[in-house]
Amino acid sequence: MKFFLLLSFIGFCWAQYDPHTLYGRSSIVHLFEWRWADIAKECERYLAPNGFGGVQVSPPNENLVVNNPSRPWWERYQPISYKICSRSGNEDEFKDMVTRCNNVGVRIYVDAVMNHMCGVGAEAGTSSTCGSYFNPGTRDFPAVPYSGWDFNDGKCTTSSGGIESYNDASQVRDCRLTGLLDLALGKDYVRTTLANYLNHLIDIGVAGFRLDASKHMWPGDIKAILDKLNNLNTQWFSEGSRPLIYQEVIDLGGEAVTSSEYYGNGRVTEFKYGAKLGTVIRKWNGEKMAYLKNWGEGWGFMPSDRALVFVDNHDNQRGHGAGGSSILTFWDARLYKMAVGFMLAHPYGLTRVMSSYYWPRYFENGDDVNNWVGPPNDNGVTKEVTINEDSTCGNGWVCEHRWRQIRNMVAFRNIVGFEPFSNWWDNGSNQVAFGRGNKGFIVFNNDDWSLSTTLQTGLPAGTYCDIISGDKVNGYCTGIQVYVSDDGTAQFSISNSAEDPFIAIHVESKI
Ligand code: AAO
Repeated sequence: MKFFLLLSFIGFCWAQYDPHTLYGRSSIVHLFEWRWADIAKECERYLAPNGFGGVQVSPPNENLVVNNPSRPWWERYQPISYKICSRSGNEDEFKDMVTRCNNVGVRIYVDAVMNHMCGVGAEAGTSSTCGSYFNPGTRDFPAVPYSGWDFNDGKCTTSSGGIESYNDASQVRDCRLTGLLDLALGKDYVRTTLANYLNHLIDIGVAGFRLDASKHMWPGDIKAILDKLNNLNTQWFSEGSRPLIYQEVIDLGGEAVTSSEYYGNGRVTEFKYGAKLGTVIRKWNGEKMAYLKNWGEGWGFMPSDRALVFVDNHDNQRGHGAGGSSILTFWDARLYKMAVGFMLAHPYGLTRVMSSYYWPRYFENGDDVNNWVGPPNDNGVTKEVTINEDSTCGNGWVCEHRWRQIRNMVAFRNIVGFEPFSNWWDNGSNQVAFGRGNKGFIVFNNDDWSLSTTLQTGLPAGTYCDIISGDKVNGYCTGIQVYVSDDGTAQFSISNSAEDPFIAIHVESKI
């Protein structure tokens, strides 16, 4: 029995569900569209010191250059070859980033686009980030190389060649997603080519992959590719470590393809999480925070140890993908901070924090007509992420991960570790609180009236600094102080008009 437990523990720690973050670091941040040079610096100057576990980076491989509209962010989801050559930087810069981040214990996860190449309608030529020639019409990608044999044209059964119904699993996997040339992942040549690309990245030192558009790949085809992958680089990872895998499958229910088909391969994105949490915190459809008492599997989500969770992602923060208008983003900062705070305090899932750039959001008939706009740039060259004196970012980068409330909640999650969800309290409406064993406690007031009550925190007696309104600096607190009595209770007051109507304390914020 003991031996079995040990084996399953080792199995989990070395397997494709483990993020391989340093001990005591638990969250991933998506530095969407950042340059490799900036990520390397961010690992050293900010992510490691503040306990971030790893970074999801934008697709590093060569992609189509789209000029109409001008250099949209989404061109990076149209591969031309697997050369490490994109707006974020070249292979040397990529290697430098991976090395420097790993050296300070911050992991890199690559967004891998394996389902397809560029759109069928793209013009033949060399309009690609490394200048490689390609011809979508003849299915020719000599820089890989791929030819007509390597696509699913013969397998797709719709007359348009595209996905026409999400109720037909075969179409979803064998036909084109919005016109993107669908690779024949059933072929060993294609599988080996993709595995070679991923192995190249593994050997450089990445810790895992987000598998883009996994819903559009057969789980068995994904498995065949994963089976060809190397173990992680032993310069930074223990012998026999497997890359973290998290598959992008949008499953809000009601379609032919479900998340559960993918659990065997690795983790899966839980899109219900952000869609539901946004609805609750916006108080739409009669939802209340009190209903969050059984958040997680109790809400019909996938098993916690399979889930990759997030409040928003690069698609649904701008109306792409799924989740709709309930999704909270930095544009709704006050509610957003509460949602991210709730996510990071709650034990469910592997958490990913979003880090964005501003774009000129502009709605026409309910649609954001500028949701294609790429990262801050000068004539297409991505701008550096500059850092202001107050530690926020400049040059058009939002850097939600640097907001005090979010940065401190990432630390909260690290500090409470595997402590159980405990001491839940609610007022039957939108005032709720919960703890994590005897290590941390958080209280929210999302009602239209004040909160003033005494709650059991589970924490040792003492004076604590609220990490939402301030920081503990040199033993002093720059924010609200909370006094926990010998019996573990404390009095909390939160005005409904507070800048951030929530309070969080943990054992390391004790003064
Ligand atoms: C671009 C242009 C296209 C052009 C194409 C080819 O925008 O007009 O045809 O090039 O030339 C990104 C952009 C795309 C872009 C693409 C390539 O978002 O606009 O196309 O790069 O440049 C589906 C997939 C999911 C995908 C999502 C966007 O299942 O995998 O669409 N996400 C990933 C990436 C994403 C990227 C790609 C994949 C492609 O994160 O950035 O695309 O590499 C339903 C389905 C979902 C489906 C959505 C949207 O969702 O369930 O699976 O996602 O529809 O089509 C309710 C429902 C919900 C439903 C939703 C929307 O919420 O509950 O289930 O409504 O109907």
